[in-house]
Amino acid sequence: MANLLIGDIHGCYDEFMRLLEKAKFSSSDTLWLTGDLVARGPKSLEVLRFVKYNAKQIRLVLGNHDLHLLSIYANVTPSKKKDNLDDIIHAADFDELMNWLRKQPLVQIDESLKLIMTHAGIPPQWDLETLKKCADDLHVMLSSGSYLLFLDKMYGNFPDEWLPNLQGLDRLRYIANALTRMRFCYENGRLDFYYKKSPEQTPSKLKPWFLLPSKIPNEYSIAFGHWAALKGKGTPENIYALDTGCCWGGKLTCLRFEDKKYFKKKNIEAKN
Ligand SMILES: [Mn+2]
Repeated sequence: MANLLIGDIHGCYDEFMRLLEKAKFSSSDTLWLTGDLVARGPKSLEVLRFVKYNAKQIRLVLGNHDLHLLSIYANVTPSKKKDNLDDIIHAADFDELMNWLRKQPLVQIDESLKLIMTHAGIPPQWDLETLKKCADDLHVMLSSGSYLLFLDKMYGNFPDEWLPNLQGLDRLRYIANALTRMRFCYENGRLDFYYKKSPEQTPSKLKPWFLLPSKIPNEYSIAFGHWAALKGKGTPENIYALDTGCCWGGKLTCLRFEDKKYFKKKNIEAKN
């Protein structure tokens, strides 16, 4: 009955399967996946099909690469070679997979475990109610027949500041950026989308989102992915950075929430 939390899989299906074996994943366990199931790695199609087939045992959130795939599906943006998504785009079940993917949530909250998961994090200005409302509003839009309206206007870095009176597509774009792309913030909470490396390699005026004062009660643990350069380090005790860059030659990380034990699987093609 364990809760196994796994970082960004990015098409690393073989490592994912071996990690499940290593963590002794069984039919009574729940898998939490931080999103970015697809892109970069070699077997995105296999990952998507596995997650869709086993959905009853999986708590998933969407990542920026999952949204990017949806925007390719919607013909909003072209597929680039480095995305490595051709197998999905040419799959017989492309429509079915995309109509399932777009209906997945942006946040997972478990009140008994006191555990929250999003792909990138939680912007400092948001309390729990705002997080739920914002994630749900974007989820409702993506699940609806009007999802193309959002995908068509999804790209862009503005607005980069949260204001409670943001509306319409600007508000949804902020929500998508905050939940799936955020890494660093300015002291006032404004989001930065330029720096992607570790905090040590970044100007000190920018702070990782998780080091700014938060309105989320301390009793909650927060799990996120997205930021491979952290290598799982540097977060407060109850915040878990789970993307350890498997698709870049790093590792795929699994945290068993009950005893906080880590399981890791190296990228199979990495030399050391
Ligand atoms: Mn990401």
